Amino acid sequence: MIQALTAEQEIIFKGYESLAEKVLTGQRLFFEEGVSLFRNISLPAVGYLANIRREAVSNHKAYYIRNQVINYSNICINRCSFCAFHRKRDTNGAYTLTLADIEKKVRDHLHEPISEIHVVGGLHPDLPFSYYVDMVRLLKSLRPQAVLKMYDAVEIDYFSRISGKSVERVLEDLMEAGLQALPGGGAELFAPRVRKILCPEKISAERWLNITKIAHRMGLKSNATMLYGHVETPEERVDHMVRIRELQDETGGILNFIPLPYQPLNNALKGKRTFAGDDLKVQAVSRLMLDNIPHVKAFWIYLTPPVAQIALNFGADDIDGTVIEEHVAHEAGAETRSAMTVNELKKLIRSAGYTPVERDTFFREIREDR
Ligand code: V47
Repeated sequence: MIQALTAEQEIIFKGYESLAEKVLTGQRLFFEEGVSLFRNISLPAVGYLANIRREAVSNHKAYYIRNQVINYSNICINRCSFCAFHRKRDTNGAYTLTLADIEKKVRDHLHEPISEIHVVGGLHPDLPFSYYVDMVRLLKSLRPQAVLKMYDAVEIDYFSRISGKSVERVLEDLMEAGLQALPGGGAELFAPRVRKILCPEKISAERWLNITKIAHRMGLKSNATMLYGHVETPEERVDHMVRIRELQDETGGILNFIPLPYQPLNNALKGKRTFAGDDLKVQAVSRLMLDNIPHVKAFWIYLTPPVAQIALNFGADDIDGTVIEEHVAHEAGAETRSAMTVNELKKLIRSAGYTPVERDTFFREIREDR
């Protein structure tokens, strides 16, 4: 179907009229068109298109969640160059929470109606698989109403290695204990050239995608992230998005795409902080390329609240949540706070011109505040 562009749109999209028409008529963009969005088309023009798609999906709404993040340990056998969180065992700052420590963290917030507990940690050299299963069981007993979103695909692969069980058996054990979703971390950036620089010891892109696919087939939902703003090219960003899109075509299990800007302090990579224009472009291109993922998250912790707010106009429809405690981005120099109140989140959304809607992990709406 051809939709004629208005005179104003003809000016904005000069030279890229067919790309703009495809977006306006809901057609899928090719890889090369994604690259053009980064390389050739201005930020306001890309934002204009992304906002049309975003409002077609979520209209006047912008989502937030009451969640609690728990990082059970920073000890990790890998040494990813972008990561400022990991420590070697018995070195300064290395920590591992006992189940009693974790119980205390949850109990300290039991008076708050948290709908999600998000757990992620390093690849610990000594903890047995039973620690991870027991943690799920403990959290489920303490917070039966909350959705447990725990352990990304890299951790699931590691649990399979340390337990000698298949990925399916690992997921079965965790699901039986109460696991309901996987966070989207560990995907980093899929291009092998970039992985060699960022995370040569980490599982491959293919393994990450395959574990996620297995999880979806077993009935779990997940998120998917993209770490950007380090050494990658626009082509490598779009390749990452297209591979996520292909997975989603197969399984439909991805709830939310989360572009994470690289935070440059205290890590071996020694890069630079992204600038806001680039952050907004990534949010917008994510919305336009990932036509089969309903939600794009502008995570306020990584982006800063003002940029997350503007991103709501550039394709994003979610800003994440109350969080309570965050280490991964903060160790790497994020200057944001690590918690926000519900009132602050609502105010942020409202002053960006949207209606705040509290959601759970699965984007079931809990409360709309008009
Ligand atoms: O996989 C690590 C990233 C991720 C740095 O699923 C860094 O809802 C920037 O996955 N600069 C972990 N990023 C966090 C994560 C996540 C966050 C929010 C929501 C969800 C979700 C998942 O953090 C890692 C890595 O990609 N990371 N170090 C850094 N220096």
